[in-house]
Amino acid sequence: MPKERTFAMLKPGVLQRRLVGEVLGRLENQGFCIIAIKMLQVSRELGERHYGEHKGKAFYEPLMTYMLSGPSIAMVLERENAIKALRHMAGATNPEEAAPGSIRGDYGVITRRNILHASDSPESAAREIGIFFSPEELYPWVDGNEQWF
Ligand code: 3AN
Repeated sequence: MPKERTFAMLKPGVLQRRLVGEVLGRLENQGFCIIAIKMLQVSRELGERHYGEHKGKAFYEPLMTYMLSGPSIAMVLERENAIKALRHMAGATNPEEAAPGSIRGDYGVITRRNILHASDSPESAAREIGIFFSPEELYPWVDGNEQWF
């Protein structure tokens, strides 16, 4: 299967709760190559571009407030079947419904602060990667260990 790219973002609570290493470790253990990563303070403008489809919903303003409350960690991850695999690892949007063993199931408590964002389709992945990264910020590398996964 060809390699695919997805966009992931660790929400502000992950830094607050000292969970960065654990979440990144899980992604690495599942064979994702981190080909871009940056820590950033999401601005209102960036937050709106990213979550604009939810504008008008009851949770939109509280979600924005949360996303602007501290720095996040944005990533581009590469792997076979990356988009589906990451959504599967992330688990359901509502942590109460996310399976044990999924990232949201294990670390999430409430839906708004559900640990991470993961692109839901190839179109979203391309759009979100373009919002957060310029092409020069991507470092695709050859995965010499891929036979181990
Ligand atoms: P997902 O992140 O699983 O693709 P979306 O795109 O429906 O889910 O929602 C985007 C983000 O909005 C979620 N990650 C979550 O933080 C927040 N959110 C979604 N639904 C709710 C809700 N009912 N109450 C509070 N926050 C929500």
